[in-house]
Amino acid sequence: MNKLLSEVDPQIVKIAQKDLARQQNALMLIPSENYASRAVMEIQGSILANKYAEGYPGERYYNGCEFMDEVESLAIERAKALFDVECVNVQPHAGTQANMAVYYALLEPGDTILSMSLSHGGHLSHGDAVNFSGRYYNVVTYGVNAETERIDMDEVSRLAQQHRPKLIVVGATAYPRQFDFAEWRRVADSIGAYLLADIAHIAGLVAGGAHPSPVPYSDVVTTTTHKTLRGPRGAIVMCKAEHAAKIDRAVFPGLQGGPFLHTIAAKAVAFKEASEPAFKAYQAQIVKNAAALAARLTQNGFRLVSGGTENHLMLVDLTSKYEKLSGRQAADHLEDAGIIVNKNSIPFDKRKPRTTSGIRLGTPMITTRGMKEEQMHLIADFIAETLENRQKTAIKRRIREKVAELCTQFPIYGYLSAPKLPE
Ligand code: DSN
Repeated sequence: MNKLLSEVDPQIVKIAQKDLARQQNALMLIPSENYASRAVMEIQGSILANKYAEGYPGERYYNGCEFMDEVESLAIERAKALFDVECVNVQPHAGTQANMAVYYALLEPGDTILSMSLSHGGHLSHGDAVNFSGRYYNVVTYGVNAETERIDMDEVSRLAQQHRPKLIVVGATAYPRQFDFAEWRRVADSIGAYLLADIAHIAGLVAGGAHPSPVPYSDVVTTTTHKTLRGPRGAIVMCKAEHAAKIDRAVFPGLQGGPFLHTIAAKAVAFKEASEPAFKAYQAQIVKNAAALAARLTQNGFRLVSGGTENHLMLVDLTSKYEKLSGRQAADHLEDAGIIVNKNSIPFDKRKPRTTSGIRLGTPMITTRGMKEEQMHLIADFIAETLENRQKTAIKRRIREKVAELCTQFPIYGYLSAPKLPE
């Protein structure tokens, strides 16, 4: 009972140490990931994991919830202040569960949703055919304009008038441009639809003032807490007061049982961290770094979808340089060089989602490490050199060494001993 993890289970410790070395010695460019702070991880791995607390503060189905109430109320109050929103439910376990709760609260099966298609940068839970949302609702999708590769609001408006959705979803996982939420509200109001903004990717930017907030314009806003927001894995639902009772009932008892109070406590810590001035500076640097990375990749001959980025991510159209190189192959070659990205469809992609013609890159993790524009230039050059020499193992190994050297200058988790590359 009181033994250390290293005594109880050296096997699992070894695996975690190997991943610590991976996280330290490689460049993490997946835009939906981040390094949670030590404080967030400390409370998430705490005794708060031991308690059942079905229900909400003051109305639990278990006794002994006095301190759970304190934790959850604090998380709610901090999220309300951070996003300047009327009501927050902090219990959703993940982003899909948060979106599920919104649909469950506001829609009936068969109702129409208008959302961004996954192939143009949306999300599975926005109504994709393979997801529950595509199965239970009538989904109409918008995409980006073929020429500008930006969302065309006239087209969104036309689709809204034609299909009269009950809910419009604005939000994406692979869209490098800002959203004009006031314009989305105008379209929703023109047909009396609810507006859901899923800001999972940009929540940190919104909290830090690096992207306009959807809160004044949306009925409901969902977000995960572990991406640019840099908290624990989880999600929240924010809404206007008029929807709060329905959202709460949808989360519990509608879709979930016991809340994860250890994670909710970690969310509270993350909201506190996000309300500090350093977080604002961090978010501004994420955006500056993304712009620098995008500009240098362009100088290296890569075409970026929509021509660049205004947020934390970018989509590289590999066909602009290497007709035969798929996103999947490119991501594997980059991993050989210690650069972790993910394959991603580009709008109007001729390849399948498992292969793709693009890769998606983001700057939240390398910015957390303290990297700035100078390092973005180096990283863009590493990417270009790796893909140019993708069949040359020795060159990829040399780049991997340079990547590890760069990473050594920007250590993650200073309190842990510097890990070595695994053999
Ligand atoms: N998996 C997230 C992303 O990578 O964008 C979305 O859920």
